[in-house]
Amino acid sequence: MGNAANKEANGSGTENKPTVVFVLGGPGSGKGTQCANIVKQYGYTHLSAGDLLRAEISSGSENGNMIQNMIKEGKIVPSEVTVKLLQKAMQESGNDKFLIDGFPRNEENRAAFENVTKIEPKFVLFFDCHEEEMERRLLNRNQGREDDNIETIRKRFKVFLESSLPVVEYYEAKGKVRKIEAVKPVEEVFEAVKAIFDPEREKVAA
Ligand code: UP5
Ligand code: MG
Repeated sequence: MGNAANKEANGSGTENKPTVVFVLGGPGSGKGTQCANIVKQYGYTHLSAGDLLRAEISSGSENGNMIQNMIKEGKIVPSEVTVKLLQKAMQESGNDKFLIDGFPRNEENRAAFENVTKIEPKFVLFFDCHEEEMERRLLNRNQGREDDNIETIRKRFKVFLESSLPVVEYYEAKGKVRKIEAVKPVEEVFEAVKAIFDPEREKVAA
């Protein structure tokens, strides 16, 4: 079936699809911090895949134990679980603009999200930060996260390099990556973020 016909048949034309920006970067690169700033200024809904998974653990769901063990080991939870949580959160939000933070983390995540939602990200915000700085930030966070210990942090870094960076490279090849130098104070990083979002907003308004 041709693309136009396909759109007609399943009603999934781009006109009613939500806008999605993927927010990627290593553990502790500042994804959550900057998403909070973006939400205040640009009217997006922030969906952190990690936060959704942690909420799933707290809720005592049947997947809770499995998710908890995977997070403790820095491993990537099966796409089926994460995509369902993201989809549900998108549906319940009432918004049509989303920052999806910390997802997709591997090729399987990316393909599953695309297959299920038929959504392609508008662009990918990528926070570039070296490990020494990320490690310092995570060890100083003190929010009781079970994965903020040096053993798990090392595993998270390894998974990021092996599985998540290839996703960034995939989008880089499509010209969709907006890279931000993240080794700067929060306010300075946000200035760089605004320089990405302001022109995008003008494009929509035009
Ligand atoms: N901070 C932030 N910006 C700073 C700056 N510019 N200068 C100085 N300090 C700065 O920031 C981390 C800390 O640094 C904070 O204390 C902050 O104040 C300070 P934060 O904004 O929280 O960074 P973030 O990139 O969000 O770090 P986070 O630890 O959340 O990243 P991860 O990607 O590791 O965590 P996430 O929650 O996304 O995932 C956790 C685990 O869940 C994964 O390891 C995995 O096991 C599982 N998961 C999946 O399986 N699938 C998914 O799709 C998502 C998660
Ligand atoms: Mg986070």
